[in-house]
Amino acid sequence: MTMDGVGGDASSDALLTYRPHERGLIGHSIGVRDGRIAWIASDDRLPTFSRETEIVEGDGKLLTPGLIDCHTHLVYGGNRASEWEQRLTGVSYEDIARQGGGILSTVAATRKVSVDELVWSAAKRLARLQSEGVTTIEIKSGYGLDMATELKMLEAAGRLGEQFDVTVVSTLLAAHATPPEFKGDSDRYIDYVCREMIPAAKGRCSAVDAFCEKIAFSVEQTERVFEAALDCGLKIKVHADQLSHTGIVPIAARMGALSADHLEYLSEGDCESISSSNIVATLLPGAFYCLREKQRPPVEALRKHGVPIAVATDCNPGSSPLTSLLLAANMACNCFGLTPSEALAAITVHAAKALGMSDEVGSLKAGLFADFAIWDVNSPAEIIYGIGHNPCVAVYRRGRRV
Ligand code: DI6
Ligand code: FE
Repeated sequence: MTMDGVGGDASSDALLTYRPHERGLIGHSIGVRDGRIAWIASDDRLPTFSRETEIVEGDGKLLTPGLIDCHTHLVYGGNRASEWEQRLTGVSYEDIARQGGGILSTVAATRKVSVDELVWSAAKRLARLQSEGVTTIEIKSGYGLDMATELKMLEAAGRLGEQFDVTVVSTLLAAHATPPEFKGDSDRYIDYVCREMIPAAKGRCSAVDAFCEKIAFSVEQTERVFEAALDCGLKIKVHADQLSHTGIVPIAARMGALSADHLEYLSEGDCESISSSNIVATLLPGAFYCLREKQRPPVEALRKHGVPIAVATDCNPGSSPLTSLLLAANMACNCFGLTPSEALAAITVHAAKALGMSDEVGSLKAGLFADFAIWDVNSPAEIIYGIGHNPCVAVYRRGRRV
């Protein structure tokens, strides 16, 4: 395959040919102009193109949209390997959180480090995701829980997008846990988040997320966060029903949330009541695996009610120290019962919807960004079939080889 230099200049034309093997179709070609997909055509109906057009032979390899990791906590200080050791002896994630460890231990570590250190530690994780074809990633704050550190995390996320040839979408997750300064008064902390932090984060993130759970914030507190976010023109997302059923998901859907994430304890009734909304159900099998959960998300009910399913790594130092979106997709099949084609949609087109970016990325359609991953496989299922195997051979973002 000769891929070198495609679209070396973002304003030049480029043509990529590829062959979707699995259905025995003839090859297709994609025209790229100004970093976007200009056209897609089967090889027997190619449009004419100018002599300057650079031709990149796909050589029978499979091409997909660039992958999208739509839920990560990629930026953080320290790590929690010792908590993992504790959990392996039977101490629960919730017990560790109640004892002041868990999220709060990462908060302490994140407050101590500089924005440069945050960028460089996250860059190593980002590189692993990019090597698997990830071209768009969502990054949440949520390990600062004070104004300065939440903004420092958003700044680190923004710098990763500027420095590493990846599209970064930032989300404010100030409502992740109650910080030590507000211990015992989560209502007062939520007031602070709504009145001060969300307005301050406006312009530095596109959405606001909240952790709605017994060990975090109530349904009522989460709704207050949503209202403040919507008042500031920000989108909303929610960590929901990970450890228990809360009832927040239909409320989030009614308020226009982009996605509800985790969802192990989502009820069948909730699936029905969100079916007419635009919300995406984002499944995070890495956390399910690491916390050795037994309760699976209601995949059959989500299917039945036509709720789009996304899958993400939830990359974080506590419940999901996972830097492989391919493995997350594989786990979504083996642990949650997704089909391989559902899992591929979950890390492309549905992940784009979970970020409100369906008009930009996640599909192969004229007008969308020319973000691609190229795979040395014979069928789409093979992309996520191997465990610890990365068949990605090239990544293009905005028409340029990464
Ligand atoms: N659920 C998660 O999976 C992350 N946050 C959340 O609310 C994990 C947070 C952590 O354990 O550090
Ligand atoms: Fe998370």
